[in-house]
Parts: sequence; structure tokens; C-alpha cells
Amino acid sequence: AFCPTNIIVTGGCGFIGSNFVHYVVENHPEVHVTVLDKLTYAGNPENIAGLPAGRVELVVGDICDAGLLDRVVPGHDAVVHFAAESHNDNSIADPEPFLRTNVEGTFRLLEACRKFDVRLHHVSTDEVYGDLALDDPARFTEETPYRPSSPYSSTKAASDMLVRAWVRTYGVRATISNCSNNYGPYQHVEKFIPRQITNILDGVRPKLYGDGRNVRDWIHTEDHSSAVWTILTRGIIGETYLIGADGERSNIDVLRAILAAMGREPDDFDWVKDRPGHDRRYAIDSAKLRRELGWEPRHTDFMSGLEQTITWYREHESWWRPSKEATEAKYAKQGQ
Ligand code: NAD
Ligand code: TDX
Repeated sequence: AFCPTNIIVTGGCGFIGSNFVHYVVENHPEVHVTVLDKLTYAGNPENIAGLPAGRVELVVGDICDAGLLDRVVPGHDAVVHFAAESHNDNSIADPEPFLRTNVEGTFRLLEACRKFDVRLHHVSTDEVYGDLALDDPARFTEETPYRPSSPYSSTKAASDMLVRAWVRTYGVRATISNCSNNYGPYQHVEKFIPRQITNILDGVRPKLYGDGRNVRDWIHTEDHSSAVWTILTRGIIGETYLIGADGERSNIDVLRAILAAMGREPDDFDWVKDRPGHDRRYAIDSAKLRRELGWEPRHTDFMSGLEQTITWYREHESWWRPSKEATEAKYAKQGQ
């Protein structure tokens, strides 16, 4: 196995990146983490505050800054690359930052990893595979052709292609993972589950896009972290692994579960305008990761994970309050 002791986590102040930093600090005491994060609207240093200063260092900066990477990357064993513009609705309103961070940023990291011979794990999404029909028995596998739909997913697809080319052409030691929809603490209130929980806490009716029958395959962010660690340390260079926990649910079912858990009536929500190009269904077959690397998810009870997440947002209003108003103002302008 590959045993890194000094890693860079890009995007470590965002939702999944910060959960990964907590996971590493708790489970791998020999590892020092350098978080490299630009602190965009989605990055919050509070997400990693309170972790031991000797274990975690924050470098505020842009992954597109080649000079900065030349200074920060040497001396590290690995880069775990979470930094991205991550929200589909934002990518539809203004795609440019997605091109820059997701495509150019990944290119810059690949060049730095090539120059200093550093191992890279690239974190990507199941959205690169496009969508499935509701009645299609198929799920995505590592062999599914790329067919991204949104500006966001097309830039993630482009970044995956760059990683594959840098492995083959330059021998960069990289792996890729494509994960399904994450939920858990520290997720920005622009995303579906936190948006609806915090709307209800604010006495505002939740907002459901389209006909509400779109399906997402939910995984707890801690299971995503354990999968990324497994691939970083035991994955085969050049390989792609799909990460998922068999959590397919329609949006309306998830919303009704939130409403029930928070003591609201099942129809106490608003139907709003659909997302343009809205993917119908995502579904992951993670057999390769389970079979070849022995990974398994631990949070297999979605209802209890959801209830814990609701409790977290109830108890952390001071964390989400500062971004709530601007997020809802942006949605209101889009009729959503
Ligand atoms: P997020 O938006 O919550 O966090 C992104 C982080 O990256 C923020 O801290 C932000 O400040 C930072 N960042 C953005 N641009 C940067 C730049 N140019 N330089 C340095 N830092 C920058 O995103 P997330 O939901 O935590 O997603 C993390 C990764 O996981 C992304 O690559 C995303 O594509 C992937 N992913 C997300 C999901 C999901 O359900 N959220 C599922 C599969 C894969
Ligand atoms: O208010 C809402 N109402 C609603 O019905 C919002 C914000 C979303 N939705 C729907 C759209 C999707 O079908 O809920 C579903 C989930 O939406 P998002 O939370 O925006 O996630 P999604 O577009 O599926 O993408 C997420 O999973 C894959 C992450 O944001 C991506 O970064 C990741 O790659």
C-alpha cells in the first residue's frame, strides 16, 4: 500500500473536502494535511477550525496559480483534489468560473504533480455519465460512456480526461473516483437537502423542481471519505473507481422524508420551475471498488443519516445563517 504522511487537500474548506480532512485527522494520526483552498463563497475556514494546528495547515490560494503550486506542492506525498465549482444551478447561470477552476485548475495541479512527481487523487462525479431513464434497470459503471449534460458536469468530464491523458502520456501517478450525491454536515445551503432543511427552519416552504421524480443516489459524505482514502492508499494507478452506497431515491421522497422528520405535512412545499437540462436519474454500481479494494459504506440507513443531518443544521444555525439570504435571493431571481 501507498502510505502518505504529508498530503495536500485542495478544496479542504468546502463540504466534502472538509469532511475528508476531519476523517483523516480522526483515523490516520501519522498524516499531516495542508489544505489549499481559495475560500470562494463555498469555502469556509470554520469547517476545519478546531482541528489540531500540528496536523492541519490552511494555505489560502487558487489552484490555478502555478507559482503558488511550485511553492506548496514540493515535499508532499500526495494531492487529494476536491477543489471545484460544484453547483449545477450556478453553472447554468454563469459557466465561466467552472471552466477556470475545474478545467484549468486541474490542469495546473497535474502539471505540478508531474514536475514534482507527486501522487494525485482526482475527485469527480457520477454526472460525467449523463443520466438514466427512471425505468432503466442499468446503473453507471466504469465502462459507461461519458455523456455530461450541464456546464458543471461537462467541466468535470473534461478534468477527468486531462487526468487520464497525463497518466498515459507523462506517467503521472493518478487515480480518479466518480461519486454519487453526498449529504451530511457542512453542505452549503444552495444544495437540495440543506436548502430544504434550512427553509423549514426559517418557516419557508421547500422548493421542488419539475415533477419531483428525478432520482439521485445518496451517500453519506463520511463514506465518500473512507472510499477516497481507500483508493488513495490502495488504488491502482491509472484506474477509475465509482463510489456509491445503493441509495437511489426520488427528490419528492427525500423531501417528504425531511418534512415528516421535521413535523410538517407531506404537501407543505412549493413546486417551482425545473432546472434546464435537468438530469433524470443517477445510479452507481460500485462493485469494482467493493470487490477489488474491499471498501464498504457504513451509513446504510438513509433515514437515520438524514435525521442526524437535520439535527446538525438545527444546532449550527450560526454556521449556515450568513449564506442563507444571498443564496435564496439568487434562487428567487431564477424563479426557483
Ligand atoms: P463545495 O462547493 O462545497 O466546495 C468546493 C471548495 O473548493 C470550496 O472550499 C472552495 O473555496 C474551493 N475552491 C473553489 N475554487 C477553487 C480554486 N480555484 N482554488 C482553490 N480552491 C477552490 O464542493 P463539494 O460539494 O464539497 O465538492 C467537492 C468535490 O467533490 C468537487 O470536485 C465535486 O465535483 C465533487 N463531487 C461532489 C459531489 C456532491 O454531492 N457534492 C458528488 C460527487 C463529486
Ligand atoms: O431547491 C432545489 N430543489 C430541487 O428540486 C434544489 C437546490 C435542487 N433540486 C433538485 C435538483 C436535483 O435533481 O434536487 C436534486 C439535487 O440537487 P443538487 O443538490 O443541486 O445536486 P445535483 O445537481 O444532483 O448535483 C450534486 O451531486 C453531484 C452536487 O451538487 C454535485 O457537485 C455532484 O457532482
